[in-house]
Amino acid sequence: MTRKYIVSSAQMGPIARAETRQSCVRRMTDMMQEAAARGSRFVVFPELALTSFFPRWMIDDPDELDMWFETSMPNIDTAPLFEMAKTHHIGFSLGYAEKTVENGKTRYFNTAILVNQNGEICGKYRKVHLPGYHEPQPNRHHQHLEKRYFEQGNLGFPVTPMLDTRIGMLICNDRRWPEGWRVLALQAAELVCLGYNTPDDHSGFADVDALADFHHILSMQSGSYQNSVWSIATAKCGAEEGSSLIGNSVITAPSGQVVAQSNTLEDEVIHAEIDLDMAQQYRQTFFDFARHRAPECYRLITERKGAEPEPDDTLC
Ligand code: CDT
Repeated sequence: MTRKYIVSSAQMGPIARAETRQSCVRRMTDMMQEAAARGSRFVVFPELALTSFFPRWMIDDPDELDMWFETSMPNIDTAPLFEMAKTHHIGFSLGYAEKTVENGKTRYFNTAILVNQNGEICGKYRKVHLPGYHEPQPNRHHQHLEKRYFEQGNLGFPVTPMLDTRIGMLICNDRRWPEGWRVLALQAAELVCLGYNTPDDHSGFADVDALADFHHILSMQSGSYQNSVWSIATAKCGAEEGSSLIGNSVITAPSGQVVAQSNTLEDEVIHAEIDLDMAQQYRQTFFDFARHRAPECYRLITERKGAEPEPDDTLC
């Protein structure tokens, strides 16, 4: 029996600082309805989809900071998404800022959840590769303070059985790091979903900024190809509170080919039919992990964090 079905990416245009969660959720349910009308069984929303990208601001007041976080999920604002999942029989993935208490300690994470076609949460991932800084950087027009506001995720890279497949999640900057993709693929993930907020006016290097779209698509194509997985990457994009965020939401096949791509910087649904069994062609040949991988040669990947020359490394 073939495992083919339609999936969607629901890209969001900018979210203003003053925009309410109810308004964001209304935008999302409109797109979910559109995705369902196109026959989709699953839709991916962006990273931090319920608010403006607040890590661009220095927020000193803890009460003000807490306003950007969700303390429960679903909650009164997001309930319509879960209702719609049930009524339209469509699963989704959603990114949001999570405030939680674990072992008596309050913790803050950049989180994504998987919700099945019955409107039940069945998977959760907390972002591991947090970009940016703890402290505001002098002389920078735009700040990026994810390391200040979030802890590194503590759930590893889980894979969730859902929709006749196994789904893994990554969040934004994670897509640039092959380690996360590979840990998902080693658990036999077949579909990876990812939301992102990626500025192209931000790095301090004009040459790097000019390549922001290219590096995003390069990461999705190489991640999908080298791990024989389908992927769905969804942007929050456009001019958001003075920051320019890239679009180019993409659905990518295990061949590395992009099969659907957004072409606006606004709310936009894209979709594609994915054949989950197509990955077998790659898993049985180039990327037959059990036949070709050499884990005994990869020790440094888990033992060493930064790049270091070996002690006897001499220049010649
Ligand atoms: N949200 C996020 O992870 N953004 C990063 C860019 C950060 S620029 C300091 C990304 O990888 O797109």
